[in-house]
Amino acid sequence: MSDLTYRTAGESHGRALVVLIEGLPAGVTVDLDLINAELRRRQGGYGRGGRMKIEKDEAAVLAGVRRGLTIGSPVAVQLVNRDFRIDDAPEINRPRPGHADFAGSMKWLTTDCRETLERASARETAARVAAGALAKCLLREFGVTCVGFVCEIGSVRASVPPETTPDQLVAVRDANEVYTPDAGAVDALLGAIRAAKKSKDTVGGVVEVRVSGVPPGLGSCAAWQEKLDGRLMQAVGSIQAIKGVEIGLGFEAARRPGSEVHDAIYFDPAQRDGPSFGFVRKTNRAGGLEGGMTNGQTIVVRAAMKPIATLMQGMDSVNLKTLQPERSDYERSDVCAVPAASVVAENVVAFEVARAWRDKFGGDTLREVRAAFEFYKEKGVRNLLRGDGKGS
Ligand code: EPS
Repeated sequence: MSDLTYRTAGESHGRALVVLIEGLPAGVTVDLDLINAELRRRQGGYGRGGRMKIEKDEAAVLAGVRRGLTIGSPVAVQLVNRDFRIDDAPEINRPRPGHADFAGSMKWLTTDCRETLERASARETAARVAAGALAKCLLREFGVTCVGFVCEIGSVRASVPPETTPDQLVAVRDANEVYTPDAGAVDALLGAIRAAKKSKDTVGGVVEVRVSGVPPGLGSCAAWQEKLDGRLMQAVGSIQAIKGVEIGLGFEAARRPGSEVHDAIYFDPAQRDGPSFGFVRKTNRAGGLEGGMTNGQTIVVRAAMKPIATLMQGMDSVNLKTLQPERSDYERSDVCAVPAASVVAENVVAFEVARAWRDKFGGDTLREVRAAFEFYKEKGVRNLLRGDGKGS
């Protein structure tokens, strides 16, 4: 089966998180160091609360791997929760505005918001990162790189030029606590988090993911479910606390005339052997996607994260047991999880790109995936461009 999917299970203070990934071909090297490095990065970033001092996320592969390689069966990964106390954790009866507390309590007919918040918690994103990091183990076989970073915290903006290479992005990003590739903006971004903490408030921000090395033709315009832009938007939009997702220019595209939105097409024979097959653009306002398909340019996805809903100062709320007005409950939480969200976004995007890769190139084994990819490049696109008119 080549449909790449995953499911997660697990509560914030339950015994463990688990993720079941189906559809990886056999023969992919499972790089545990890569997976665990991503898990560690997700736990970090300035603005995290006390919980991250307790947890030490490490992937235990329970199934689907033999001698370090996938064998084509479902892969199961477990992440143990050190703060396992779900049965003893106190009730929450005063829903936090902005959290899942209220809507979930109505949905599951309970006055105890904990029934909802344990699963709604962004703790679940650790499992998604494990799945995405596994998908990266496949993508890197084909030279595809995926880099997520922070570009805004509150009203402070970093500047990250489009021509910055993936290596440059990673080098600067990994050297600071706000995970931004703009070294000059680090202090101001940190300042925005400190200011929120000082005023017992929380702060959100914007993250961006760039995927390079992707050939044209992943995704499809043939069916709405297969449009890669739509899949990316769902994957990123379903990350806890995300309120908006943009691709390329995003909302800004609606405000400009067409001539200032679309990316003119040129052919550069010198780049024939590159991922874009020589078709280049001077701009990438489409964010690498046209008609729900990749166009050989870098995929650019941005997401807006709202401030965390658990406020130390509380907000007006209603006690679900007494129906009396009260301040919302406060639980230990983070002041800002935007750096962590950039890691989650990077990995969920990687998963969707890998899924589109599996859709196009199929195969039970990595060797077959590679052969199909080479066929597409060599016999397909190159013959087409040599003028046989069919690409075969
Ligand atoms: C979260 C509340 C906090 C965060 C948590 C998300 O957990 P706790 O209530 O145990 O302090 O730390 O995030 C994680 C545990 C994590 O791994 O990212 C929430 O309510 O969403």
